[in-house]
Amino acid sequence: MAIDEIRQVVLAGDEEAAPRLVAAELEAGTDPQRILDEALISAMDEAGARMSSGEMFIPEVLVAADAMKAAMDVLSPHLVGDGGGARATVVMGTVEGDVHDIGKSLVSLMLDGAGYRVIDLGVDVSAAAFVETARENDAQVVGMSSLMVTTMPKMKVVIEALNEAGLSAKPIVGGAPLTQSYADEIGAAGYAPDAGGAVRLVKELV
Ligand code: B1M
Repeated sequence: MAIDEIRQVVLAGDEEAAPRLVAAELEAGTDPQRILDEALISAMDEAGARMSSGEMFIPEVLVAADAMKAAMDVLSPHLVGDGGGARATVVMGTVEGDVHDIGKSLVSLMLDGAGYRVIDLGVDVSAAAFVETARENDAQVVGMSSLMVTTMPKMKVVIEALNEAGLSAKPIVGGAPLTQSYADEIGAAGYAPDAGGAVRLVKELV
């Protein structure tokens, strides 16, 4: 019931109620991962479905995303891992042309919590910015997020640019429209379907 209430206030874009209800749910002892999956991510999935069917418009989806982010501020400290990462450097970003930041930020947060040094370049990141940052920071991994079929091809552009620059950083990819076969096709070193999977993947790669 309370989980569903959080889902509803996020969908309604209530930036005050969302973090307050998440705090109460944590206080009640609910598993943080369950709050993330069944309330917050579920709300975003529903927003996406309503967006597709024309029941929700961009400004409403935007306020729902802001309510999710407000809820994440409260939830995040409870999601992070044991800090056991090897302090390898990961450059993260959402690819050029794409401004979806919630999933990418969740991946950054989980990697940071697992002990990696994360340089999050934000959204709409050019191939040149990925390459320069990876070079300047001697990064071991470059993580790219894309939420749209129209921006997925930019991942291949980044991978080619990394190769052309002669960098050894391993490119990994993720985001709702991505698949393992697409990752293989564009020459990525790995693909993860979610933030927890991204941490496991980085642990395998470095
Ligand atoms: Co947009 N949008 N959006 N949107 N939006 C989607 C992605 C869409 C599926 C909605 C739909 O139509 N059903 C659709 C894309 C269709 C497609 O190509 N497949 C879409 C569209 C079309 C658009 C616009 C073009 C709409 C328009 O203007 N007509 C526009 C594009 C803007 C742009 O980028 N240039 C647009 C705009 C927006 C908002 C700005 C309003 C807002 C973003 C706000 C923000 O991020 N600050 C928004 C939102 C919120 C969504 C939905 C509803 C939710 C996305 C989200 O935050 N999910 C989304 C529908 C959906 O995804 N169901 C939709 C929650 C998040 C935790 O999940 O990001 O998938 P996700 O991340 C997951 C995994 O994918 C994975 O781990 C995360 C945690 O488990 N992951 C990785 C992500 N990156 C990873 C990287 C990794 C590993 C794992 O390794 C590096």
